[in-house]
Amino acid sequence: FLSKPNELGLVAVGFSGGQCKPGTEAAPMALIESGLVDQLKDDLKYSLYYDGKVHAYGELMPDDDPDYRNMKKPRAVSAVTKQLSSQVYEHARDGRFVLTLGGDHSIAIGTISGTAKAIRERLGREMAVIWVDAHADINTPETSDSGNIHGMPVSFLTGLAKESEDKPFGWLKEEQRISVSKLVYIGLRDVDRGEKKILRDNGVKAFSMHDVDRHGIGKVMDMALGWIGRDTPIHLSFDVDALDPMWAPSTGTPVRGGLTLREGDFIAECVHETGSLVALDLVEVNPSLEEHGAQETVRAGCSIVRCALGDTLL
Ligand code: Z70
Ligand code: MN
Ligand code: MN
Ligand code: MN
Repeated sequence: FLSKPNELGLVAVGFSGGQCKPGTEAAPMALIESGLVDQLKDDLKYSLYYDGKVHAYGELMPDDDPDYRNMKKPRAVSAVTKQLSSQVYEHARDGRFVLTLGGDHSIAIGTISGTAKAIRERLGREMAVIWVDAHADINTPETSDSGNIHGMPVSFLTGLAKESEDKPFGWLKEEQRISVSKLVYIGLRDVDRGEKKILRDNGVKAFSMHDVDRHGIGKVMDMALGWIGRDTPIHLSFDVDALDPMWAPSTGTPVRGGLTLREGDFIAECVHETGSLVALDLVEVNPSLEEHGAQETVRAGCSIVRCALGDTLL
């Protein structure tokens, strides 16, 4: 009932402006060329809705994009995510599962706002988000040390950071936001001091690597899905840096002590098994970093996508 089970909308987003390292714009093509789309069509039997393009949104890029509220490239990120939001919305409104291949994690401002609005309209329901990441990406422009917007998407999506209508992210409206109570993190291990305060003050549900070590990933998934509750539509936003750099070295901010490849796949399998997954983002693959490990990183990303879309070991 949540989405047409075999219809898959794919959006390929070649964007790296939410952080400082070029290269993530090449990830969607690398993922597709390694066979991902064919596997989704031929092995998992999805009918694919894909415009065949990697969107770079060049026509939306402002000539001049000075810092604003401490944010780097605010107008570029705003323009791209606003456009992406309506692309994702259209797929989700038509009942398709939406797969977005990034791109850096700032693009989640577009993807999650798009599905949140469509799910509200179509099902009258508020959607949950499972954010799998080494980082919390919940800085406000004021708490961020880096000014990189890929460290801020969750604060805009939850309304912890807001802007007036005429400002870069003023296009984000209430029906496009999610509630902090329906947000769950898994894999955290590199959280800024200001972010820790935000997580504490707002009672955000978060399973760090400490929790994965203590309980095991099986129990963590039971607790995460238990928190969300049955039959709640879920958007899974998966930052490949949640995986240990051993499995995913080619990413902008690798952090040691991460998830194994199997733990990452297991998260995706468990979320698929709920039958409530409506959208997936795979972000922060950067094939131009640690180039010897790029193919390994791409393979890990493909594996997570296949597991979330219903591939099983047996
Ligand atoms: C830091 C910031 C971040 C990914 C780094 C890092 C955020 N908290 N996210 N790499 N994927 O800049 O706000
Ligand atoms: Mn991230
Ligand atoms: Mn990250
Ligand atoms: Mn299945």
